[in-house]
Amino acid sequence: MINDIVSKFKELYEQEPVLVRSPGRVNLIGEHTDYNNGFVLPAAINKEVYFAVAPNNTNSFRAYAFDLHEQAEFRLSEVKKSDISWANYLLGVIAQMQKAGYQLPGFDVVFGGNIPLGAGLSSSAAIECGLGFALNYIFQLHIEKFDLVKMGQKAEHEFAGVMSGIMDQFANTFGQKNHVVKLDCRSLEYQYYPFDITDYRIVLCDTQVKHSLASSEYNTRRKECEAGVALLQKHNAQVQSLRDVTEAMLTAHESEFEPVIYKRCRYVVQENNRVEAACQDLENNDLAAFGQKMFASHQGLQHDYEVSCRELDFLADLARQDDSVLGARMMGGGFGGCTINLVKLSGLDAFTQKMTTAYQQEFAVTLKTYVAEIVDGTGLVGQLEG
Ligand code: GAF
Repeated sequence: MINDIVSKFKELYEQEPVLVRSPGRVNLIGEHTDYNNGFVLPAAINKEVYFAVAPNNTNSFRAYAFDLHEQAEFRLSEVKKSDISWANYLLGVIAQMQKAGYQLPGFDVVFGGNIPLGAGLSSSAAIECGLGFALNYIFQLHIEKFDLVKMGQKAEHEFAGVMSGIMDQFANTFGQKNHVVKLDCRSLEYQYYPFDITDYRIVLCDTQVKHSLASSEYNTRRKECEAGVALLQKHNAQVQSLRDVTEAMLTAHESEFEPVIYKRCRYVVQENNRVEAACQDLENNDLAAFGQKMFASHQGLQHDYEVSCRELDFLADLARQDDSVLGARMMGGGFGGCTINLVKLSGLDAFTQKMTTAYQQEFAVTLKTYVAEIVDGTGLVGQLEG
């Protein structure tokens, strides 16, 4: 894959590129909490996008999407949204860099990888942050890592139309091999936890139901959470986000809420508490307790936050009944994509087999499964990242 991308770059642009690796992510727990200023616990994984990049001494950039066999060229003097949807992830980041005052010279880029699209593994953040890192490197812009993360998130807002939180770009950029990272999405303080799961594996079960965050309910959920905050603010001016809300506060004002808004808020408040408790489980080396919180997270996402779907519920339910599974839940924005499962290594083959057969019987679709390994965040290929 890497070699093919480099060869294509040389064939198209006739020079030696710099090579950047940009990973997808999993999130162990803490879903739909990032845009509520809460906590998340993601990690970068070995599903990646590679970029071959070099300056081209023009005022344009030429880009080749390796997996789609499509090429496009854009003038850097007029960066705006394009009809070519893949190009918007690149254009969005360039627009942010220009907005921040960086004058970008022309460059060529070939990119491609193996992050399944629409599977909830953040292929879009991988493209945004991978390009940001690459340009920062080849043009020596000295942009701080957190600023690259924020530029990626803004690109998502302005060029992809999804008002996403900061988790995906953060995990992509700050991921650390064999660690999960707890991010406080308000203060942006973060802490790495060794994810020592020698006898277990992170298994992703891909429903292949393609979620489209933009056309789905994602932006609606954000608004519902804001409505909850506005209501509670009337009673307590300290409440700036659902992060500041306790279950007791919610219960005390339940009668004032529309039932749907109440459920949404309850889920977020409980999920934030679960992330903190799950991190405590990691400190106690209690992976079984950690897994129980993953099951509870799914219940909340299914019933209170209502971002799951029949296929995800089916897989999460089946996994819960399996003795080799410590925890399972839907992951990411929802409405499709993957479940994340913590599966005992000795039961891995049987688990995969069982899930695949059952999914085939129920939905007449061949389940895709991936064993995810936790890797370092975006960096140069062939050098130590970090
Ligand atoms: C998507 C978003 F991009 C993230 O910011 C996050 O909100 C996630 O859905 C849900 O936890 O991946």
